[in-house]
Amino acid sequence: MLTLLVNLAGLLLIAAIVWWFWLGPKRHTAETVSGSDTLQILVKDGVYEPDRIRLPAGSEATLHFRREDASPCAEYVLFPDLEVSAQLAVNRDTEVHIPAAEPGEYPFTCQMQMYRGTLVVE
Ligand SMILES: [Cu+2]
Repeated sequence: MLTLLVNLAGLLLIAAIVWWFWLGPKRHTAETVSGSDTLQILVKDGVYEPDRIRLPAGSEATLHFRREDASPCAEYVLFPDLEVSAQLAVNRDTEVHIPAAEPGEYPFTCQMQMYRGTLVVE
């Protein structure tokens, strides 16, 4: 019976983690348009803010990632489809250059894919 309770507690813990990272509170769903100017993205508490960024097709942009989460989880940001990645400094802005891209949606994540965002080129 005790084993069952322990297993149940473990399952609940896993469910809570899954909920937190993948399904959970969509606290920040801000959408920001940015052209040739710069945009700051806050990296904190498991979310990018804003986590959806719109860019005009065919123009480059520089994003400023401000990492306020010292955990290793937040250390890198990856844009796999654009072959862009950057190591983020803690409590400072890190410039990430985004090349001109075709219209489409380009996900960006931390190296463990817990932080998630989408770059929308249109
Ligand atoms: Cu991570």
